[in-house]
Amino acid sequence: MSVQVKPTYEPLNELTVLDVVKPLDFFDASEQNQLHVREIGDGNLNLVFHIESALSKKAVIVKQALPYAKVVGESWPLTLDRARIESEALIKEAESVPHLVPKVLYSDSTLAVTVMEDLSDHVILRKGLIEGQIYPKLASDIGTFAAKTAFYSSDFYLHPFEKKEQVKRFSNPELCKITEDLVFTDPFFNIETNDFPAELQSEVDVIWNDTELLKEVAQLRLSFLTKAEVLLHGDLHSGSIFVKGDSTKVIDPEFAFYGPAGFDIAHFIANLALNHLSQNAHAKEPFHRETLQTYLLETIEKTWKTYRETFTALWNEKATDPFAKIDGVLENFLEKTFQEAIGFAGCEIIRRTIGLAHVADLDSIPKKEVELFYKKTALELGVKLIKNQRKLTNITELTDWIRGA
Ligand code: SR1
Ligand code: MG
Repeated sequence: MSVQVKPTYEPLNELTVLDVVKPLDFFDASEQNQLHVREIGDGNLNLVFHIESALSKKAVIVKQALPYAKVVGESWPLTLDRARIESEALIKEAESVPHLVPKVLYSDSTLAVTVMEDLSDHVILRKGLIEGQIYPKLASDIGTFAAKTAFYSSDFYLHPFEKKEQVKRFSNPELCKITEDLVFTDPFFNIETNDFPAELQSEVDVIWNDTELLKEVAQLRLSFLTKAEVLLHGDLHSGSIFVKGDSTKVIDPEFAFYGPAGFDIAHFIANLALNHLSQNAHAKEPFHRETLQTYLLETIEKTWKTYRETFTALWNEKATDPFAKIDGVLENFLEKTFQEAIGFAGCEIIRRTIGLAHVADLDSIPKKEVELFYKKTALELGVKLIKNQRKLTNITELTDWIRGA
């Protein structure tokens, strides 16, 4: 496949994106003049083009990083290297979970472009959940994704030289800084970019003045800054997952980096917990609400169970760590990972409620007073998780708290 790489970066448009795709030979010669292009990006950061042949209906996705954060504009410059990180992370993840990520067809770090498998027959999980859909394989897929990508990138498995090479390769300071600020710092201080209705000010003041809470957040933030345990997706919320029936695809790993093992699973769980809360307002009738909420709690439980079992099986079979066979070493790691995940989940819940980037689960609740009620409840749950993270030993204690929120 010979591709003419453009010499310099320029943002693509619906015409120029064809110059990237046509030389890839993905489409037959007879289709090249019948390609239909749409820009479909609705995320915070990038351009996303869907290119489909009018003849065969074959399609690809071209994702291009912009040199700034789209959600804010050119005043927030952002590295193009995140496109390299994203495509290398997708390729790395595909080594252990090929069925759970989109296939990368081509990437170009100069243009900050990744061409990948089209998944437009799937929907974004967040949208599906808000609409009340149930995905039976979601828990086992995400538990498997998180456990396998974690184990195979860790010091428990890799030679220390290889592990440190990977840490260098996935060094992602600018995207990590977004998380350091938006998840672990800004929501806990009076920062201009926080975003919450005036009616929540007294609840927010309590958070800003809760020294016990802030001490815990400082510790979680330090873990995020310093613990290079495993290669993380780095932004595993329900907007980073595509679903269709029993197919699950984890997309958008531009925040990938080496960080604390509990971080990905925490973000997944936190976003399910937010959806659980929001179903009190979204679900059309009580029976459906109960079914959905039970499903969400079972999904949280099964995700952690799958993570633990998958990680344990890999450890028993493949760990190279000299302490791997010592009683209690694995259990200690899993317990610490679990407890830290509870704390990370608390931070994600709080930041999605009062920080810069919200979630549609809560923001799309139609009645203002109902929205405020569930936002207050979300803040209470987030605080409870952060403060009690080390008291939990079992996933059902967590789901009990979410159920009771
Ligand atoms: C400026 S980016 C805001 C958020 O969108 C991404 O998906 C991450 O969650 C980030 O924190
Ligand atoms: Mg994203």
